[in-house]
Amino acid sequence: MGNNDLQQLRQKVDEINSQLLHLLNERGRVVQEIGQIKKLQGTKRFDPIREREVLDMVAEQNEGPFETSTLQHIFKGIFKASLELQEDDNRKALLVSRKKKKENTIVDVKGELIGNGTQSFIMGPCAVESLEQVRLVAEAMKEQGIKLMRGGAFKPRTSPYDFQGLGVEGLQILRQVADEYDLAVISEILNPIDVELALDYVDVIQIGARNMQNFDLLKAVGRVKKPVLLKRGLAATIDEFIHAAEYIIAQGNDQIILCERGIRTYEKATRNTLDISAVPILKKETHLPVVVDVTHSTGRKDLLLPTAKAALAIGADAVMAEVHPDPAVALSDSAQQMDIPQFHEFMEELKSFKNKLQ
Ligand code: PRE
Ligand code: MN
Repeated sequence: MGNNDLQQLRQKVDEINSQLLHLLNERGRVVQEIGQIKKLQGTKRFDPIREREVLDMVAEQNEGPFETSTLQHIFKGIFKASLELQEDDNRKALLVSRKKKKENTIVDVKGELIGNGTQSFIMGPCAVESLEQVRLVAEAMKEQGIKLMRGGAFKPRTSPYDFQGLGVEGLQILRQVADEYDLAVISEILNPIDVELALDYVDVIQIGARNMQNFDLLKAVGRVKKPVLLKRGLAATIDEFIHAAEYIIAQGNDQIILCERGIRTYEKATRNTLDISAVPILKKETHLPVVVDVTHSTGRKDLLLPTAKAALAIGADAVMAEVHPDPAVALSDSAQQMDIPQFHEFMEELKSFKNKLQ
């Protein structure tokens, strides 16, 4: 047995491979026709009785050398692939997927384009506490040429006894200050009944991590004409995150920004574990812009700059962080918000890093 024999046998295998390939696709085309008939008849695609018939045929006709169970396993794989082939386009390719739409979705927030290749910054306090507090942050943002201001009016806190936000009054403060400084407002809405009200005050509705699978809320923001910033759930897989965005787009709203904000792992050195690889994965799998929230993912001021650099380097469309005029007295996330001088230093470093990247 020499090399020539091996080559000849491989040639034979190659011929059989082509035949198998041809036969599998021919089978696929017939199965697609079956699928169309089933659709017209309104019958289910999955037919276990028919599959049993085929598996019995395999057992009856099998002459070896493969074990019957091995061949039946292969046929089960063929049934599965055939069922997928019969699926509707919508089920196969999600509306948020790159498969469905090749071009990037660009979200226009009062003239600031997110997802067009330029990288933006979203800054602001964790929670709105007073007009003066928001004004001080807005002034610093304006100095840095930042347009997108975040701020919580409805705060989903771990403890019901912690500050829950100023509610509508908080939204009013955000709107007033944003108008004074020509900024755009991003604020979280917790309840579907508040979505209509939010339209008057915010430029982007934020869906927080804890609500990523609040399907009624996702549907409600899907029905309005307002950009949505959807945060990844505390323990959500990328697939679950993508499907949450699908709930929004399925209702008609395609102005969606995805936000990676860290996930819960066994690691205790950071508040959450920033899943930086989620950024390119989300950008590859979907056509939506992707933002990285460095404040909530790390929960550490000393990690804001390195993680923000990583986010820019890996291709995030924006970096989000929290700023407070006096973090020590902040009513929420006190330990991790930057004060104003720290914010300016952070921005200067980040801007020069961004320039080096280009
Ligand atoms: C097929 C696929 C899936 C069904 O569960 C059963 C059989 C197959 O691949 O053989 C085809 C088909 O849809 C059918 O015969 O009804
Ligand atoms: Mn916060």
